[in-house]
Amino acid sequence: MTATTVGPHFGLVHEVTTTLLAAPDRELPVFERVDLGDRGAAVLQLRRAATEIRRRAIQTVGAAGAGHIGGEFSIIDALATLYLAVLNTSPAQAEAGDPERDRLVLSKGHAANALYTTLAAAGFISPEALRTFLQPESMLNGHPARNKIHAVEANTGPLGHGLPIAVGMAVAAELDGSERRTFVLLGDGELQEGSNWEALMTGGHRKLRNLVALVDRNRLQQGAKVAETNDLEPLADKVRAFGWEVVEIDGNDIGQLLDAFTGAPAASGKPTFIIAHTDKGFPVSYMRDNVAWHHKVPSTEQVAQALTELDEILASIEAEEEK
Ligand SMILES: Cc1ncc(C[n+]2csc(CCOP(=O)(O)OP(=O)(O)O)c2C)c(N)n1
Repeated sequence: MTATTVGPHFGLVHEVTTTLLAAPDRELPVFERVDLGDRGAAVLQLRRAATEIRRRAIQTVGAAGAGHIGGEFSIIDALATLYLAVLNTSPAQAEAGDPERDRLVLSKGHAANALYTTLAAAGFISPEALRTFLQPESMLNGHPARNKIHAVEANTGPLGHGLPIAVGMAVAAELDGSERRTFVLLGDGELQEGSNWEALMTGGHRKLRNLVALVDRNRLQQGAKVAETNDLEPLADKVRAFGWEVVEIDGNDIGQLLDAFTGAPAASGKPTFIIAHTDKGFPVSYMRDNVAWHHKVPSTEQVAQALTELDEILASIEAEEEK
């Protein structure tokens, strides 16, 4: 490991000297904003981006020896779709703090590495900065910090904070007379925190039409199934009763994610709650739907196997693109 200085030109707030993790097998590509005009092509581009983000994210966790890869892989399709095709924001807007930018709050902050890797793939931070994840003095902490990375909108990590913060952001937008949107990504285990239900009540009561919450319904939390710990069902009925428009989708299907995000705001004027059915560890065979992968660290061989499986997906996307 070598020490290096990374700083503002990396999309970070200030300079810091820290150690670097091993380089990935190849650098993460930085993607252009995806044009939704040709929907079929857009879905393929987003699938490619999500697969590249997973390739890079698993190498970071392997090199750092820590992370939450299972719950990161379940939401990377949503993160890639939001940052590359949906959110009305850009690296320049984030850095300038443009008040009219859309906001995204990653409430399940333990999936920080997925957020950082997506931010790098979308040009908000430099891909080289990913090599500082969890290193001494690095700004890429185990949980996102808004005073360290321009594009991070809220400090999260303690579960149950993101939705209340997002409700506040959506109220602020309304008071400003702004149409900017606020998105928040939550874990399903996280919904066991009571603060979410106060926020759901307020979002429904105030008809915060530009607020979109997505719950990563991977059915697993830390060490156990959500249903065995403190069951959420009937989740859709409960959230509807709190005054929200509820949409259920396959959250690892980019086309369905695009429809759900672009279908908001709902004509009813209610806030939107997307129940995104996903698999923890998706799509890697040994990780998928396996609770051990909440925070297990892949061995060198397991990283290699994941890369092989992800490269097969990239090859199949390429074959579809050539059709
Ligand atoms: C208030 C709080 N309690 C406990 C934790 C420790 N913790 C981190 S992740 C996690 C499980 C979260 O499960 P879920 O929301 O379903 O996330 P996912 O499975 O999608 O990663 C727990 C208990 C925490 N971060 N915050």
